[in-house]
Amino acid sequence: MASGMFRAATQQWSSRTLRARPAPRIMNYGSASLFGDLQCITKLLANELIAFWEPDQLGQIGSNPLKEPPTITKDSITVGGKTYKVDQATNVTTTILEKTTRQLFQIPTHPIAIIKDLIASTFPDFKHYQSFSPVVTTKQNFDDLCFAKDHPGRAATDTYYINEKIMLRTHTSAHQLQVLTEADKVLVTADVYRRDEIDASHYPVFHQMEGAELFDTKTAVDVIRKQIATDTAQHSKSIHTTDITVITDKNPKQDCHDQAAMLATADHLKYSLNKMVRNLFSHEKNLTVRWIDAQFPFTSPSWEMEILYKGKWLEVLGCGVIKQDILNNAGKPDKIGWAFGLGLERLALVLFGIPDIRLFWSQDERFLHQFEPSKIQKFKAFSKYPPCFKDITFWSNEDFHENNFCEVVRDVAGDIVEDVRMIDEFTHPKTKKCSVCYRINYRSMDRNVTNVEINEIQDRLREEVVRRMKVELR
Ligand code: FA5
Ligand code: MG
Repeated sequence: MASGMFRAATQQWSSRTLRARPAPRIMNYGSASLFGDLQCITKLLANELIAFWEPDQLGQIGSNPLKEPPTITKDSITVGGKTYKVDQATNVTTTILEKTTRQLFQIPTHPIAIIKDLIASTFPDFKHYQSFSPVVTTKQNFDDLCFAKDHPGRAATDTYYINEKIMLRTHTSAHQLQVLTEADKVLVTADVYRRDEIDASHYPVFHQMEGAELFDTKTAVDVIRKQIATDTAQHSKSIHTTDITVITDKNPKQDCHDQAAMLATADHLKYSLNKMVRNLFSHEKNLTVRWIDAQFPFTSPSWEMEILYKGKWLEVLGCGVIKQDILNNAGKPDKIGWAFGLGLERLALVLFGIPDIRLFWSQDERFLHQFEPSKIQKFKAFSKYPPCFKDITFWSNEDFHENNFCEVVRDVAGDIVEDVRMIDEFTHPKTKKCSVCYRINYRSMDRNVTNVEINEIQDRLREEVVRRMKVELR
């Protein structure tokens, strides 16, 4: 997803080139026209929540089921201390399930946790949930959020399924309905999982922070306008923010909303997020930020915030005015509110100057010992080891999907792969068979790789690609 989840499902596999895409824009839950106007018809059923622990339980050593190693057998998967039956939809792998035990955002000296805490300090009176199991129902992840039944985000190519009804959450919004039943100002931090492409800013596991705030519809305008007017520190000389978005039929107000209340809520959303960025980047000399229109099944109107990073726009968050059906289902029909979901790695890349998303998962002390709680400091690179490129060429087939290929690469080679890209494709004029060539860049973050070692991995990869994807090597 991210790039993968929506783009992949809406494009012909044969037209994809991983790096040669026209713009760095990341597709997301909001892919236009994909979700239509399906209304939320779901209600929160408390007994459908899976494995939620009270925060104080997490503090006790050995009491956190998420720390228990997951197991996969022929019939079942045990993760977070719970066992689930597998079925024809199961596509989650051991490599991915093992990541559920790492809980990077709970390690106070880890950059992900440092950023989480700094963001949370911008929202001091928000109730912060940090201990939800990554295993959720498809209802929580999709139906409760008004995703259409045929939304591409549900595709097996983009999402890790434990079985047909149970999956690894693809976003923190999966908990939105539940937390909004409990409080009006909420934050949720969690690890999220998406089958995706491989490059320096995408990883199949990353971290999101969700925030939402609700207001009484009747008093929203007064309360919000007063709050914004009394905040004197709304501009920063070093942060340049542009917003040329306008609310039109393409990114519309919800029919049920009063215009003034909706505009006030939207202003409060952007005001709150601009303030968050100002706090986070207070030491940055020159930061360029922009707001652009977006679409999500669960907000309208919707926007994304992007930061100019290394000459390209990097999407850091999606947000919008919460669909009223969700608030109605949360038992809050008299409220109006906003929500956002941001990628913690994306902000960490910029703030700490971390060059590669894989580093967040490094167990190397040269990485882990660089950082201190509550402190932003620039990452000191440790020596770069040379890459080792290997190509694999095969005749593809109709079922081929690039995310599935990347998954096999990940499974066989793990984090030693820095980058996978399609470098060639052609269709045979007579047979119409399609040939594709992928270049795999093997490079370890912390040691030299040998050609012999990589040849062995590449041989195994060739075997696995044939076995699992039924393609024909050339
Ligand atoms: C969402 O996940 C929505 N749930 C966000 C949202 C919440 C919108 C509430 C409205 C209201 P999206 O798929 O764009 O949207 O992801 C949100 C952020 O997660 C992105 O802006 C980006 O910062 C980060 N992100 C997405 N995919 C990846 C990835 N593969 N690796 C790292 N970060 C990612
Ligand atoms: Mg997005």
